[in-house]
Amino acid sequence: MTKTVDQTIYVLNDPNLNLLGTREVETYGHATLLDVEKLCAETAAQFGLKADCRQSNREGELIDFIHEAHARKAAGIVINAGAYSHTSIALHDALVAVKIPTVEVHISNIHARENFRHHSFTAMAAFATLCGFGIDGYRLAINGLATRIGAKAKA
Ligand code: CA2
Repeated sequence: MTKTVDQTIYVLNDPNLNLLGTREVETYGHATLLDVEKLCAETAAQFGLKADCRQSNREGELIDFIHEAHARKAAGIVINAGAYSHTSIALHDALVAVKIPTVEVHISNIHARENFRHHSFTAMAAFATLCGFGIDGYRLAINGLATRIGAKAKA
């Protein structure tokens, strides 16, 4: 029997990232969440992947998205867990439990900011982390994820 592989990647944006482009532009830039989602869809398509982009301000809903990614046999996860990166053992545990190749992205360079942003629980469950590239970090993350899962760039 041939196993069907779902070539969807989940792109999860966590609390407050719905505000992108509207406030704190000196830290997070002018691009909106819609711009991020378009960038992810375009980048994923270059590898024949579909980006399923979700955003939530609720920790439990984000955990449900991770479980859903597992149930749908998603090929990978790109997550910007926002402030939950620094606090949420529950999100860390969900990512560890599903064993889906995951890249963590932060728009800002969290290591050049306040001490409380220097540690990320969710990064411990990811095979790679990118920070400080602005929204280009999402493009770079999908490129790295595609390489990791063996998705080839389309001609
Ligand atoms: O740099 C990142 O991507 C962060 O994940 C963003 C989080 C922050 O708590 C992390 O330490 C680093 C904050 C997201 C807040 O997003 C906003 C965007 C625009 C305006 C206001 C908030």
